[in-house]
Amino acid sequence: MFIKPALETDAVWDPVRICSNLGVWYMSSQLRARGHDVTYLDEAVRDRGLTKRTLLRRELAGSNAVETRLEQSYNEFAEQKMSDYRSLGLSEFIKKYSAFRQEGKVLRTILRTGNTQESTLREIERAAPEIIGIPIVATANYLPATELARAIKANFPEIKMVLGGQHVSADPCGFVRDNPYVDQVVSGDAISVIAEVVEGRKTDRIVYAGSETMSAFPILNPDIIKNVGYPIEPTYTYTTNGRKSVDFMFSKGCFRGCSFCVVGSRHGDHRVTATGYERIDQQLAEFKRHGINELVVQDDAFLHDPVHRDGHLRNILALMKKYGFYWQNNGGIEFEGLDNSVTEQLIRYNKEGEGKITALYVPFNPRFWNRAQSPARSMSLKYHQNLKNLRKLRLDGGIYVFTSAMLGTPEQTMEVFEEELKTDKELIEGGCLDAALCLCATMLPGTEWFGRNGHNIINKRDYAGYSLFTTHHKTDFVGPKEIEEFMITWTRSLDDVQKTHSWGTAFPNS
Ligand code: B12
Ligand code: SF4
Repeated sequence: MFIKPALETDAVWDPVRICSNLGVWYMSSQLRARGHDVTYLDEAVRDRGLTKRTLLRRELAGSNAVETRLEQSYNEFAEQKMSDYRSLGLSEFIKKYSAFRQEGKVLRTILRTGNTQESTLREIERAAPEIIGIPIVATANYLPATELARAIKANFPEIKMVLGGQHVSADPCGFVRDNPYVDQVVSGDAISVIAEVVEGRKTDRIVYAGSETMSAFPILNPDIIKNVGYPIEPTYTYTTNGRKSVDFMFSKGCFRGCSFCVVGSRHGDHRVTATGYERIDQQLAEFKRHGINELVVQDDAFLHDPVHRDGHLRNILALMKKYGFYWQNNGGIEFEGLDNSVTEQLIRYNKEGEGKITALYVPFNPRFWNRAQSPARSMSLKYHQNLKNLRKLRLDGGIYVFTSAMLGTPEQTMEVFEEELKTDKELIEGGCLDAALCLCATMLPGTEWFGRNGHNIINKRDYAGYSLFTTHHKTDFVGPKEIEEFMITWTRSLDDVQKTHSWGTAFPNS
């Protein structure tokens, strides 16, 4: 049994975004194909989990954490927050809602979404699995995942407990030291070792799996996630207008080396590996057979090899067209890559046959060469032609095009922040973008940023702070409250020119 735990997010800053987990889905598919009886639970959605919401106050001072259950309902809290967002002055809002409003403490109102631990334990008792696997996809999920794992071990000591995912891979030794009740962890791509772990042929406490190529990944079996409880309308990405959708990656890895990203920070491994086209064809046919009509593409490097006559982009577009898929890109199509040839191919997709591209996420991320400048401004100047292409995608392609800015990067000064905001506003007004969302620069374990700027994190145990929507750090130029002010200033300044939704911000205006 794989269990994605209930979600714990900052009720002020974080939108609640849930979706199936590709890594777990791949592993479940592989194990089922080998004849194992596999269950996939997502405790944030099982049994109408999304409607089960409780608030708690988490107070952190050094290593001392205190949690208090709050009686207020989430709806009341959210209504009050949005009313304050619209009516209070900036400093008043921050004074009331900042996570850093008390010296020496981190104070967060946490929203817990999903089933109670007791309910999860009852479900485990009923299903009586021999092995449980829990993913820690992101550091922000650390507390609910480890608290659940600890409770399972205390109640069912005979069940083997295996953990993995990006957070575990970043520091497996530290993880088992802090979580001694765990039987095994896998660092890296467990797809190559999960069968051996489950079948008891690999028994090391820490199994080092490394980074696998896509050829090691099986065909995803849609039956596995069919009755998990995921809503048709996605909570984490652009609407699918009622179409049944799934997340998908044609490739994994990235050729760039961005220092804020786990993938970019992998020294010596900037490979992009793609699934073979025959396998993709089989996969898409399988999705269609299960009534899936839209793909949410999550590739890190969707645009690698876009221009050749038989390049990757051409091939995957042709395959998606063959089955008439609607699709959107949520992983990101980097602005630098949006040249004329790419743009033409994308627009052509929307002009011919069944299936359309509905939304494209085009980040202007800081790279090595422009990290002390406004990424949106410096890239708009350097790749001026691509601005026209953004406009074309919207106007000729009918595609919803959005970006996100990263606020509070180590090099960002107040002036650079203002320039970024001004540029994105101009891009919206000029018809290049539908919306510019904002994310907070976060120092994620496993990244270069964590190595260089980890000392600027206010409290490393502030796990909810590792989301990309919450602030957890200061920089040489600004304090944590000023970064929170950036987030509010950003959304408020753009409220007049863009529509925002709860999948992209905790302060939606529609
Ligand atoms: C796609 C993606 C998403 C999608 C998820 C889509 C999906 N359906 O799964 C969305 C947009 C929803 C998303 C959300 C977030 N993401 Co994200 N995401 C990615 C991305 C690009 C790919 C992940 C992926 O699917 N890889 C392919 C699968 C096959 O690999 P995998 O997930 O790593 O799983 C393998 C291993 O990790 C391991 N494994 C995983 N789980 C388990 C469990 C067990 C028991 C075992 C043994 C092994 C194991 O084996 C798997 C198979 O080989 C990665 C970057 C990257 N390339 O890794 C970032 C990444 C994982 N995301 C990141 C973050 C921060 C987030 C968010 C917290 C952002 C936010 N909201 O603030 C949320 C967290 C969501 C949540 N609550 O869990 C960070 C995590 C770093 C960190 N230490 O926190 C990453 C690394 C990107 C980065 N910035 O560097 N994400
Ligand atoms: S942020 Fe995007 S472009 Fe940069 S290394 Fe990571 S996946 Fe690649």
